[in-house]
Parts: sequence; C-alpha cells; structure tokens
Amino acid sequence: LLHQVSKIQTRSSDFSLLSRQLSSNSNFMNTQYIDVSEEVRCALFEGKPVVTLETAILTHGMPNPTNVETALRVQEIVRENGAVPATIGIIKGRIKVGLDDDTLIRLGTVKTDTFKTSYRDLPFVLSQKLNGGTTVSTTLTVSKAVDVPVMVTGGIGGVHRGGETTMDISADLVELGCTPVGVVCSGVKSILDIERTLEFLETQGVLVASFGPTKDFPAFYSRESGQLSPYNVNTSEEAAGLIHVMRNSRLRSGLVIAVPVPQESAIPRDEMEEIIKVAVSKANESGIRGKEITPYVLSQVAKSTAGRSLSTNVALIQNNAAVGAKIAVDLAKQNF
Ligand code: PSU
Ligand code: MN
Repeated sequence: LLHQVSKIQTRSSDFSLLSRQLSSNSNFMNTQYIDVSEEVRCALFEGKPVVTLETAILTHGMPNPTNVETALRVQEIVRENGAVPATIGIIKGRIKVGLDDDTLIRLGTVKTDTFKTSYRDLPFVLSQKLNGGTTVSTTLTVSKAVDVPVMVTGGIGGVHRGGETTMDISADLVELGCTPVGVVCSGVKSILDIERTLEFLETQGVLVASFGPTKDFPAFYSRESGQLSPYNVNTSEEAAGLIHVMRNSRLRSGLVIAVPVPQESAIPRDEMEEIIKVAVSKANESGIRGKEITPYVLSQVAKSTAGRSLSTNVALIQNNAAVGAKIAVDLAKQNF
C-alpha cells in the first residue's frame, strides 16, 4: 500500500510540475484558460507522441453528421498510427485540449451560439464563456502553449482571391509565422489565391514542404495546384527532422507539411476551378464577408458537386491524420 501511495504522490507532484512547466512555457499564452484532459496530460508527461486537431471543421466546415463522424474517425486514425489525439475546442469559455466524445459530439451538433474562433476572437469567446470551434490559428497557439509540436487539419486558410484589394488574408498564415508547430494539411483550398498564399508564407518565414512523390503544392481537393512547393520530403522521418530542427534551434515560425489527397479521392483541378469560380462570385454577390466566406464557399462547393467535394474533404483529413501521427511518432523518437 505504502508503495502505491508513494507512487501516486510522485505522480501528482509530477503533474503539478508539468502544469508549472506548461504555464512558464508561455511567454505565449497563459495556460490558466486551458484544461488538458487526463489522457493528453499523461501522454505529454511521458513524452508520448501527441497530435492536436482543430474543430472549426467540426463546427463550421462540414455538415452534420459527417462532421462528427469524421472528427471521431480522425481521432481513431491517430491512435491506430501510434499517437494520442488531442482535439481542441472551446466549451463555455474554457479551452479544452483533448475533448471527450460526448463533448465533441455536442460541439458538432448544437451549432447555435458556437463561434468560429480564430486568434482574434479569443478574448470575446473566453470572456463571454461561449462555445467555439478553433481555426488553425487558434489551434496552433494552444498547441504551442501545451507544447505539442504537430497539428493536423484539412487545409489551412490563405490569401483569398482578390486579397490584394480586400486584404482578406487568413490569420492562419500570420500565426504560422510566429508559432513553431508543424501543420500537416493538404495545402490550401483552391477557393484561395494559391500563388499569393505561398508568397505570404515565405515572407512570414514559414517553410512549406510537400509530402511524397508529388512536387506540386497540393490544392486540397486536387493533388496539384500548378505551383511548386519550395521543398519536398518523402518520409515521416524527414518531416519529423524538419520539425525537430525548427524547435531545437528555437526558430520563431512554424512549418507546413503539405500532403496531397489520395489519388482515388482527388477531383481534377480544371473540374474544381469552374465550380469554385461560381461559388466565389456567388459569395461576392450575396455580400458574404470576413469569417463567413470560407464556410459559405465550402458549402456551395459541396452542393454543386453533390457531396463529392465533401467526401474528398473527409478522405484528405483522414489521410493527413495518419501522416501526422506517424510524424509525431518519429519526432518523439528524435527527441530522446
Ligand atoms: N480545412 C477544412 N475545412 C475548414 C477549415 C480548414 O477542411 O473549414 C477551416 C480551418 O479551421 C481554417 C479556417 O483555419 O477554415 C480558415 O478560415 P479563414 O479563411 O476564415 O481564415
Ligand atoms: Mn478571412
């Protein structure tokens, strides 16, 4: 019994040490607004591979019930590939790292009063004790605050078409520029201006590497964008190597590992282009602005492809989850 008690004591003092480490880690974000689940806390303490997952896709990017099914499946895939999933979302003004299934299902089902929470929205959502799906920009910030170096999403935000006049540039790009976390995604949606997005990432100091044999920067629904990625890696070890050096050398910025959608689920680029043009001009005509644009265009595209774009979206996120988990596993090895 004594042995057990002392084990428990060590454990709980270990945990308080961990919490102190976590809050002092942040000249970044104070962890007092963050609750880390027991499972994720243990994994972090034991140096096990962890992958963070965003929830703006769950709350604003996909229709119900596909959103919930996908979020749950993505967590399973992360586990099957040897890492611990940490889905991040905001519940009544508390940032949760590692949502339990019931909470995740509720967040993806009851959509009234649920905020698409980008970095700039945090003071409002937290102080008003609201629920929120976290975009890549917020998820990155929280990942850094709890010291998880790998996050997975479908596609990051980017420079919007016409961004040179509207200045609609996703906060994802700016946070990537000052948050040393590796983001595994399928590039940016072709609803965006891909060339300018890559330029902006370069300016922010964000390394972009495509993953696998395709040298093109992927365009979310399509494997190619017509723009080359500045770098290319072929294995999860190589990708982990990039993240390891980025962190170990204390660089300020993050990096993007761009994984093309699996061939069998891809939609050809020229086919997507027409559909997207229509959706973007419909958004303009209907006066859709700011944070509403991405969810609106995604839903229009899903409608006009009769759900095909949604299946592609699901397939690419699942694939990214597998790749992200493998990278986290290899990174955990390099960190020892
Ligand atoms: N990837 C998807 N669906 C999405 C998004 C990404 O497959 O809905 C979300 C991400 O959360 C990303 C956000 O951070 O869209 C970008 O929104 P905006 O363009 O308003 O910055
Ligand atoms: Mn925007």
